[in-house]
Amino acid sequence: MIRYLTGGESHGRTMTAILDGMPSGLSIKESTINNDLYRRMLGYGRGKRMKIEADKVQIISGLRRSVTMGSPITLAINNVDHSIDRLPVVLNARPGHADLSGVMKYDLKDIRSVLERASARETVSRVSVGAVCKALLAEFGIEIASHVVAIGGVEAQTKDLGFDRLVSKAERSPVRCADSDASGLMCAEIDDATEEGDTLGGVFELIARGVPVGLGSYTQWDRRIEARLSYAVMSIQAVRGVSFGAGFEMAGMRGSMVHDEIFHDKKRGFYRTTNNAGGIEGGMTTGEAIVIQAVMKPIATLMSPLSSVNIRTKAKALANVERSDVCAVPAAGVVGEAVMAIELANAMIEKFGGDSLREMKRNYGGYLDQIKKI
Ligand code: EPS
Repeated sequence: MIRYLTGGESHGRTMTAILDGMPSGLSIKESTINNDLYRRMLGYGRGKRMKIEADKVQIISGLRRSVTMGSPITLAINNVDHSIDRLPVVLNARPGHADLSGVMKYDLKDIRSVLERASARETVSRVSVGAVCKALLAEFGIEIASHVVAIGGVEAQTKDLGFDRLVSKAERSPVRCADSDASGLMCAEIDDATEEGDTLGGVFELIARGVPVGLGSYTQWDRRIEARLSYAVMSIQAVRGVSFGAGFEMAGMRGSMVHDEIFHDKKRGFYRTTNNAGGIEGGMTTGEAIVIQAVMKPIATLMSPLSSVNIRTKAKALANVERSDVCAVPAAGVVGEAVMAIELANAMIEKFGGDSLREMKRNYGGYLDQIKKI
């Protein structure tokens, strides 16, 4: 089993993570992790913090000559802005943020002590853990990508694009959207919200291809792969809903239109021509691509603040205003890739054994031979 914890405050010295349970024999390069950290920083609508930070990982433990040994991997990313002790006290709680419930729960007098840890800056740690997990998945031909399908009211049309075109177009768009017309409109929407001191949410899609059939299980509720993936994606700051494949559209469709018919030929084995299930049936992967959509609410820090209350005086006040993003949906997609990679790596280790990469590959090969004979 993979386990991991993150530590670090948004303006503390270092963002950290300890990843336990990775098999031995996997090559990891800091540059691979840095590439995903860089992608997380991009996106039209991000705030000024991203211009200050460098977000480069240091691998503190778990590798010898760039190869895992089976021991815990410690990852650290230093914050350039580590002004936590000099930052002013915050008293006016932001609606939509952890501010108010956080000070009440932890008996704190300064909202700063809540927001420093509640901040989505924490996702730096998760993206670095996810990049290590992606390297493991790549050994088995599993690839993960994300793209933005909606920002504000603007929706992208990407249904006819295959995986490779989706990825190459999304990576070139300032909002990581594969529909170039929608991409332009999303940027305009972000400009508009910026001018009005407002913020925007949206929807991102995660796709994993090359996943073998049979990860997860129907035999127990907490082993269902869609449950584990949902938990992971819902744990991303500001994510408010998750769906798989045709998702909420299924509510208005008949069974005959939803379920993916099954075919077989000698070369391909069992296959489908549609993927409304999003690659999962009965708590298990089907072998088709896993497709998840997640909705992110608008960022809670508004430059034109909403009404609130001063937690010390209890007087009516405007919510705290400080440096933030207008829209972080493109970055959230990169974070989504990371948490999806962590869950899939975990499911692979569970099924194929997690002590060494060699053992995993042997077991994986044996399983592929076995299912070919069915
Ligand atoms: C973030 C860093 C933060 C915010 C953002 C995400 O930096 P700062 O607070 O110094 O501007 O830009 O966090 C939030 C939107 C939030 O609500 O906490 C990052 O690295 O992703």
